[in-house]
Amino acid sequence: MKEVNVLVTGAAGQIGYALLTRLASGETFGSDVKVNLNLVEVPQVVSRLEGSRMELEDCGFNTLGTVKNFSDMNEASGDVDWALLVGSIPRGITINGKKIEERADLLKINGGIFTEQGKALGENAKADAKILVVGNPANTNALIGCTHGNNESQTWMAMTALDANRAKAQVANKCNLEISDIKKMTIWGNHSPTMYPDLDNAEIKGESASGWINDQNWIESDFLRIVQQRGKAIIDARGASSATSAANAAIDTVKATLSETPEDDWFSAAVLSDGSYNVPEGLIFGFPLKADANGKVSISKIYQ
Ligand code: NAX
Repeated sequence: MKEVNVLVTGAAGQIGYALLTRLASGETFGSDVKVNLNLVEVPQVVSRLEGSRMELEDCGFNTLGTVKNFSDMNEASGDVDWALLVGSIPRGITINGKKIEERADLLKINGGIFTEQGKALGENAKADAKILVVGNPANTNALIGCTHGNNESQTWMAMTALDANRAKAQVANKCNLEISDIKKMTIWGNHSPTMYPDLDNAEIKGESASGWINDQNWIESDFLRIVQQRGKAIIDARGASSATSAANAAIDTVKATLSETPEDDWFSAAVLSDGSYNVPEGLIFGFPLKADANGKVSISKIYQ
């Protein structure tokens, strides 16, 4: 059986909990691939990972390989094919008696974390490793990790697939269509309330989605607001942030790179800009992406 080595940080958190079974079940990498999981947590809660390991064992998946728990990224990163960086310090947490509310403080702490994680992955993960940052601020964390990883053959992405899925769901509801009818959804920018879900270049049955919908007022007043504010709406309703849908989006991003992207579609994530679409080079930015048959990810050219 083939094997894939997957590292997950923040594995004892709520997204981690929703993610692990879907990585191990065969759904993501296929029924002929053993999934070896390296679970990473901060030292204070690393013992909880033992519970996750036991539950995974109890699922009885044929595709589950080894499950190892770590609090040291250098040890966890060895020979990793995929790293899903879910753990980060959220706004509002109290550290050393100080409530972390300011963006500058948040960036300082996460900057330190992603510097170390980037270095560990750059040095120890496989040459063609893919790294998906979920932990917020995802684009900034990815930029820091990628810079310190300093390994050009590895691919760093920040997740925008949740925003793309949210956008597709709103359009499907509005037009009474299947989700699979909606293709080429791009999320430009950052996973934040300023990101832009693009209906002009999205397609429904080969036509521009905005043309098909033909209701500019709905697009500007309802659609954009709902998608951009969806994370907050879920927190308000559920009393906790998105977990199942966030884990699902991470799985979708992994799957999107495992086979060649169909001609009539693309997928959405933030990657290092090469200057395409006049986005400054070196910024991590949400683009339309495609994967080739070898899993290499590149920016799709909607226009030249
Ligand atoms: P939780 O607080 O439930 O879990 C986070 C876990 O990460 C905790 O167990 C914590 O101990 C761990 N952690 C923190 N620092 C770590 C480090 N240096 N190494 C390893 N583990 C570490 O949060 P959860 O709801 O799972 O969300 C995780 C992250 O996803 C948050 O930053 C959140 O903002 C972000 N999100 C990103 C989304 C996206 O679309 N990009 C959407 C969902 C989610 O809000």
